[in-house]
Amino acid sequence: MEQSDRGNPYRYDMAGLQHKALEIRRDIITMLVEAKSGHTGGPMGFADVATCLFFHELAYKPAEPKWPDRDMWFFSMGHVTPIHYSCLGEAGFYPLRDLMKFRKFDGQLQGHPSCLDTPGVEVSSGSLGQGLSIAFGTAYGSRMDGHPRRVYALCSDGEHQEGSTWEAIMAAGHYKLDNLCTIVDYNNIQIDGYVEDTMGIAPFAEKYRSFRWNAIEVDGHDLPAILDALRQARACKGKPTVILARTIMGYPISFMRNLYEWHGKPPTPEQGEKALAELGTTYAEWSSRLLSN
Ligand SMILES: Cc1ncc(C[n+]2csc(CCOP(=O)(O)OP(=O)(O)O)c2C)c(N)n1
Repeated sequence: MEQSDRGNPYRYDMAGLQHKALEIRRDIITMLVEAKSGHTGGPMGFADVATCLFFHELAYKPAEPKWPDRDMWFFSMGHVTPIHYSCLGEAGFYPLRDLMKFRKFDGQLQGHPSCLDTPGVEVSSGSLGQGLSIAFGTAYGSRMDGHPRRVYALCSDGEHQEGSTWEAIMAAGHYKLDNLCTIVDYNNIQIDGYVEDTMGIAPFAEKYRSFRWNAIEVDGHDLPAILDALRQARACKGKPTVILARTIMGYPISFMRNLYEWHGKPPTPEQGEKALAELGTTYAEWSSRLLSN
């Protein structure tokens, strides 16, 4: 199958992407309030990048999650499940009402993703630092098979403090895997502090370039710039590409923005209502939208 025969099932225009990103942020807050546990800041900050991926870039068929000709995406930062699950639900891999069973015993959406339980999840993750190696192997194998798929590793900046991540980066550069694209949620935040205070990774782009990668830096909330970076990654030959997406944890919620305290906690019902008001809805309205779909 030629690349031209494959494609994203939505290919939303800019207005469509903006609207979907807003809906996805409403999903995230609502499912976290309902679950009473989970990670808020990373998923909110990564929502614009993930929306571009799922509603413009990736080739997949929601009704056939294991479609052999699909692109593959690996959420190495497993803890950001609210954004992962919202995208899969909004894309049609399962009903949106499943989001209201996030982290519940009778649901299929575990706190960290399980490829045995959830359609559209390519790999179980949560132990950080493994996803890029898995993506590397998949990209290498796909090239050996002559498969036109692209492979995306979705990684955090904190994971770049782990040696295993850099082994995969070195191997992918050496093998010139231009079917591999890493996207980093570069929010400078990790579990209980700022990345640069804990163990600095700057100069980030230069490090990747010295490992023979094409490195693109982008504002992770600028939808046209994200799409352009994805286009550049596809066009780059002879090297893997990393997109360093500068994001703001908790974006755009006024009381969450850039605060590492929001890495791993859910909003209380009161905080959820405030956040949803900033997103133009209410818990009652959005939870009933999810439950009715
Ligand atoms: C190998 C490993 N060590 C520790 C943890 C515990 N842990 C969960 S999230 C996290 C850090 C999160 O930082 P980052 O990955 O940058 O994510 P963000 O805060 O931006 O969501 C840690 C240390 C883990 N999941 N895996």
